[in-house]
Amino acid sequence: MGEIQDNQGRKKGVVIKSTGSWYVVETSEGKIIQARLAGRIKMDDLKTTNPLAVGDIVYYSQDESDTTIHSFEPRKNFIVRQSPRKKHDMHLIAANVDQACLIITPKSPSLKLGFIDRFLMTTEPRDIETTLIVNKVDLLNGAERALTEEIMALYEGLGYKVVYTSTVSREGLEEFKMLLSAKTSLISGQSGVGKSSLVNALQPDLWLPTQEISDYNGKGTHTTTFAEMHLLEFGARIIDTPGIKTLSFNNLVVEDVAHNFREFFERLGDCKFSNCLHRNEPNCAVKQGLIDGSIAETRYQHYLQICDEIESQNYWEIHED
Ligand SMILES: Nc1nc2c(ncn2[C@@H]2O[C@H](COP(=O)(O)OP(=O)(O)OP(=O)(O)O)[C@@H](O)[C@H]2O)c(=O)[nH]1
Ligand SMILES: [Mg+2]
Ligand SMILES: [Zn+2]
Repeated sequence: MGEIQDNQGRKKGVVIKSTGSWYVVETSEGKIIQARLAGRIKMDDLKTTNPLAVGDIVYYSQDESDTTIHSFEPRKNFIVRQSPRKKHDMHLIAANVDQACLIITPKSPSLKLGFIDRFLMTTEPRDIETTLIVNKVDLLNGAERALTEEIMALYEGLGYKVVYTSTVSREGLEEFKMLLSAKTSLISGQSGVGKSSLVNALQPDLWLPTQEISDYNGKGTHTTTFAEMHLLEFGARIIDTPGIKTLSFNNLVVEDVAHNFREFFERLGDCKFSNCLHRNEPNCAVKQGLIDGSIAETRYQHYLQICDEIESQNYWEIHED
C-alpha cells in the first residue's frame, strides 16, 4: 500500500504513542516516525489536557528537519478520564478503539467490585464493548475460583463477556487472542494486574516491561508509564496503558450515571417518572428490581456511591468562593 495523502498533500498516519511533547506515528506504509504538533491545530470542543491520543488518525507533513502534525480525523469514539491530579481536567486515553478489555485479578492485587462498575462508566457512554478479563487464575484454589465465577456471573448476566486467563498456566490465552484478533483493543486495569504480561504472553518477542516479582508491593509503582499501541503478528492492535489508580467522574452528571448502568436504563420506561434517578422516587422499577432480586444490590450501591460523589463535588464547587 502506498502513502495516503489528503487534498493538501499531507500524509496520513496513526498515533501509536504520545509522551506529551512528541507523538510517535505509524505511517500508512508501516514506518514509525516522531512528530510534533503544529502550533495551530483545530481542536474539537472536547476540553482535555492532551489534544491527541493513541489511536488518533492524523495528517502530517515532513521537511528535512521535522515532521509536523496538522490535523486529525473526527474520532469514531474515545475514552477520557478525569485527571487524578486536577479534577477539572479531562485526560484523553485513547481514540478509535473497537473494544476495551478490562483486566482484573481476584488476588494480587485484590479486586474491589466497585472498580468494574466505575470503569464501565468510561466505556458505556460511548458504546465501547467491554470484556472482563479475569487474570492470574492460577493463584486461586477451587473454592476461590468458584466464588470468582459466581461474582462474574452478574456481569455475564448483564451481557459482558468474561474470559479467565493466566500467563502462568496459559489458561484462556487462546480465547484472549481470538478476542483481540483483527481489532484495535484498549487494555486497561489497575497497576499490577498483568496487562503487559498478558500481551507478552501472546507475543513474547514484544518484550513489554513488566513488574519484577521482587519489586511487587501491590501499589505505588507503575511499570507501564505511557499508553502505547502495538501491532501484534496475528493481526491485532492493542493499546497497553498505565495502571489506573482512581476513577472519578467530574465530567458526568447523575443522569449520565443512571443512563449508563445498562440494566437500570432498560427499566427506566417502567419507572413512574421518565427522569427517575432510582433513589427516592415512588414506583421505581429499579428499586422494585432490588426487591425481586433482578437487580444486584452491589450494582445499586456502587451506583449510589458514584452519584453521591458527583453531587458532593458539585456541592463544593457551588459553595467555593
Ligand atoms: N501468578 C501470576 N502472576 C502474573 C500473571 N500475570 C502477570 N503476573 C505478574 O504480575 C505482575 C504485574 O504484571 P504487569 O504485566 O507488569 O502488570 P501491569 O498491569 O502491566 O502493570 P502496570 O504496567 O504497572 O499497570 C508481574 O510480576 C507478573 O509476572 C498471572 O497470570 N499469574
Ligand atoms: Mg504494564
Ligand atoms: Zn427508577
